[in-house]
Amino acid sequence: MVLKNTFRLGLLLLAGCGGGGGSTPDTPPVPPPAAGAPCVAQASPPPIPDVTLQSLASGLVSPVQVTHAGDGSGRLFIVEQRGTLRVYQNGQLAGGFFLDIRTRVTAGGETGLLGLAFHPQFKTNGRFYVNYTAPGPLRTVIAEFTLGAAATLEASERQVLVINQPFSNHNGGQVAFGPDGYLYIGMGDGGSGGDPQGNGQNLATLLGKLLRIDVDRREPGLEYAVPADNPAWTAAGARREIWAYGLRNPWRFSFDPLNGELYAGDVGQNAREEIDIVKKGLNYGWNVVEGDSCYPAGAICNLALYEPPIIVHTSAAGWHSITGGVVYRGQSAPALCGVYVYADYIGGFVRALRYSATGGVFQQRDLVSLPGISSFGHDEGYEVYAVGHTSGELYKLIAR
Ligand SMILES: [Ca+2]
Ligand SMILES: [Ca+2]
Repeated sequence: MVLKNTFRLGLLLLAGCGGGGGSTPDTPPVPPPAAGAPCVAQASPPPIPDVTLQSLASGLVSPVQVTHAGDGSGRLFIVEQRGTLRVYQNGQLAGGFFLDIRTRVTAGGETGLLGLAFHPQFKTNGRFYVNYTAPGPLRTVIAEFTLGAAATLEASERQVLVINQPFSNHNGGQVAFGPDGYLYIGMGDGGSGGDPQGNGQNLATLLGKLLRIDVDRREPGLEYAVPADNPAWTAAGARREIWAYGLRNPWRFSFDPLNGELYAGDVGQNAREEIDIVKKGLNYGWNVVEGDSCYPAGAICNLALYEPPIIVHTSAAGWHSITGGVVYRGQSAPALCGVYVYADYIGGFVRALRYSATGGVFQQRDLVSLPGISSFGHDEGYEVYAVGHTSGELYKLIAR
């Protein structure tokens, strides 16, 4: 299916200095400050309730992410794929841009400004990180910006990690700080269809991986350090930045604010969409496995060698491009506490599940239908929001 190969994000759209330095890579970063108390679900939680997605704002241009800065400001930050950051505060979308790097970004299809993560100490150090696609040669740039470090915010850019992209699709896009204070980066398999370069299973490339780096320190020749307790890969030429591998296009992943569990939505090839719990050093299967089956269809493989998804949705059931979500940990809807909410960009399913490490997925249901959701995110109180890539709207998840 050409659609799955050339384009997962939609029929869309558009289009060094500061930070780091200092001590040894062995010193862990300062943990993030507590940003409000995540709710704790009951031992036997109630059924997942009905919800609505309430529109808070419209007129966004191909938004791909909503998140918060953890700075107590109450602001939501919205990533627009063309290369701009917008702010929603006090019930309205602010005019102007928080950041505008349109001249550095190539945007359209699955390329663009794709992700944003605020440093856990953003309030004091003013640093945040983005993932964008740059042209000539096509590449993913993980860049740091620092408030007050240059004449303009845009001029404060420090490129932390640059990864060449062999094809325009499957660029991942998510960046997020874990509870350990390290930056996690989702990288797709490079693109085309079926992972023709075999990147997913090749530990010598950063493509098709979940990466973990320390942006507060630098090693010689790098703009970051690799944490000493990253997996100890033994394969020849293996990259130390790799936290987990065998991913096709982990467009969106997130950490459960309560327990740090890492949920990733990995977009499938033609048949299966999946949610994974990503753990250190594990192999999630691509391109030997798609979802819970050997790939390509009819191939023989040993599924026991690969970490299975916690849930699979098939194209036969209408799923074609999964949007990994977030776990609700807010205070306003106790019945939603601990529920992971995610979607399918094309099929329009907005779906919920409860997962536990011991019991797996023990509740699940469809919530509402809304095609074109590109991302879910939290505010500082762990209420849940979403953005509509095609609708240009910001939504809030409300329990009914
Ligand atoms: Ca690519
Ligand atoms: Ca997999």
